[in-house]
Amino acid sequence: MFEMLRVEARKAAEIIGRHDFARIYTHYDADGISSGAIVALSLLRMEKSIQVSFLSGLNEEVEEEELIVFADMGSGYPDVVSSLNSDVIVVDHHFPVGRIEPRRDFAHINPHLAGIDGSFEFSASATAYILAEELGDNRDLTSLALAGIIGDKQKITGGNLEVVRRGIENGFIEERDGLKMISGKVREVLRLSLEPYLDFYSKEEELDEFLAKCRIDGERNIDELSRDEERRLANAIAVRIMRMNSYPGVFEEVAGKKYFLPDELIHNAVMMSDVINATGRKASQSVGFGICMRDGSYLEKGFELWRKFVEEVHQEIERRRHEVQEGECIRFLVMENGSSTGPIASVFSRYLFSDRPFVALNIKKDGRVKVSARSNRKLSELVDLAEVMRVSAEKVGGRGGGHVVAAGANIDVDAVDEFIREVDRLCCTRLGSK
Ligand SMILES: [Mn+2]
Repeated sequence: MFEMLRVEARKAAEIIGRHDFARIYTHYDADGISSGAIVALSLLRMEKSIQVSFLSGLNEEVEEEELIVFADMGSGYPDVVSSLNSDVIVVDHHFPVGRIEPRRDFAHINPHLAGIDGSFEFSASATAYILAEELGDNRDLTSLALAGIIGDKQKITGGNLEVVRRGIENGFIEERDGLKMISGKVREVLRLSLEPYLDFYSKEEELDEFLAKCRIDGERNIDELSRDEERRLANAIAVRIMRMNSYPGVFEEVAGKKYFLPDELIHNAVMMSDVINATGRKASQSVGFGICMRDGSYLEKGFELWRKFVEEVHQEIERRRHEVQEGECIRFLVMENGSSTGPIASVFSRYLFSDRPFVALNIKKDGRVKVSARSNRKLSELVDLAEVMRVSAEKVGGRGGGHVVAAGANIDVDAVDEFIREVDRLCCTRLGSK
């Protein structure tokens, strides 16, 4: 199924072969950091030298080098890529926009260009793994590919499933029946989980009742529950999620399989992904990257950042829940110096307000506004949020793009009202055209 991707991956491998050094630019989320680590480890094993930088997007400056590798970004920024006087390799799964006219050698590895669904079934990390396969025996990196897949909330079907299957066959991924959740004591897992979001964070009593009702000791480790206990817990979680205004597909994504990564520093794949993600969100990507590089000295710091990040997101959700505003066809939230937009918008759009697209705006001290838009698979059949973000941002002099269900933009603070109106108008046009 990867033949067409492989053609570009081989082209990329040839370009890499001609260089001793590569500058790697990658996105600062879990998929980006794991993609960057997959590329970095493959190149280091070929005795190339590398330098890795993390960006929030290609709206940030990049430096020209002899060879640049973009991971989890690039396909949406043809103008930036075309302007570089460098050999360039783009390893991305965002929907390609416009035309890239490279000035020098160029390879573009993107599932959308190879007949594979990159929105739900192929992450940047999976794409990076296809490149890694062309660069040497890197089968162990399937585990990092899985961390990226989970980080982008993709399905383990299609191309992703094929990569995961390779990991399982070679012993780098273990699959068991169970709940795809973080690891730890049951009580802590339920209280802190963001995927699924269970709304127990400051509801200790409710949590006690919940545990008593499913007859589970909250001090037990969730990964060590018996099949029976796990089934009782799964049922109770399903009921709780259903009672929120959640997206119906959400429980299916949690139930079924859990994955372990025996060679990684963090064995539970969801936990691995979440810790990496948190380091990026807390502007400490090098910690997450170090964990991907299997350097144990970063582990403690990684868990510390994770806990801090998760607690902040929960507090922000509880605080902001009542500040959510209604448009005609969207819901939105305007924050000033909020902790982060993406994770909050995800929980709101998947669990609490799943009937409309959700847009979170964060006005930062420098007057720039970071926007995250989220919907779910059902809404995405009508509304392409990547397009909505791109068009609305361009209208107000900003930039936007991303995926059909998860997109973002950067705009100026003066443009907030006009931007929201435009997003709302575009969503109405799309949602009305059933
Ligand atoms: Mn991604």
